[in-house]
Amino acid sequence: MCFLKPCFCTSLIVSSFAGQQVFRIEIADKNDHPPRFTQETYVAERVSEDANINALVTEVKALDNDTASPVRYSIIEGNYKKAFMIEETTGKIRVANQLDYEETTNYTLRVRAFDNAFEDFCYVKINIANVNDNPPVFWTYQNNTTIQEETLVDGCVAKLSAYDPDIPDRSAPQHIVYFVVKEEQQKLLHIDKDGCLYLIKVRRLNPGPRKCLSVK
Ligand SMILES: [Ca+2]
Ligand SMILES: [Ca+2]
Ligand SMILES: [Ca+2]
Repeated sequence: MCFLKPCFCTSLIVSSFAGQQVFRIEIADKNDHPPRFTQETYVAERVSEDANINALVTEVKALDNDTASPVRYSIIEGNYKKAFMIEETTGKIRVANQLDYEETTNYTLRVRAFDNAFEDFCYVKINIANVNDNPPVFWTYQNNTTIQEETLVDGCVAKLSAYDPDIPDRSAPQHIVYFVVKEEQQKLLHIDKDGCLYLIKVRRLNPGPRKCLSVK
């Protein structure tokens, strides 16, 4: 006799007065069951925005009671800028393009399992983790300051401010350290942690009439 679970062959023994006869009966499996995902929603937490191309994100799995209907996977929605790819036969989801937390912090993919007759769907939620991958950016400085030559000005000559694009909240502490870069200017100027630029030494630009020094 045959069993309901997938089987390909069984043996039937028939007895009679004349003896025994063995029949071999082969039963082909039919694709009559749909694939079923093991979870309605899969979640991948903290996928780093600097993850390498091809890095494994997560894996989905659809079970199918038929042996004759291999399941193939595809991403059908939510794959913004083709950030991810899915291996058609394994269900492994990998990074396909450079991620950027500053642009997209999470994805919800719709994934299909198809066995050439039946299909099932699941969601894959992917949360991107931020890393420090952007240099600070100065806010545009509007007020150019002009100082008379050989005049030492007290206090802030100019208040500069920058933000870190890696910190979405511009009002949150930006943890930026300011420097006067050029060595010859370090003798004349100092900038503190708040971006206040101070004149620490007077400068004579050229011999002759007094001139002005512009801080830009
Ligand atoms: Ca099937
Ligand atoms: Ca980024
Ligand atoms: Ca970042």
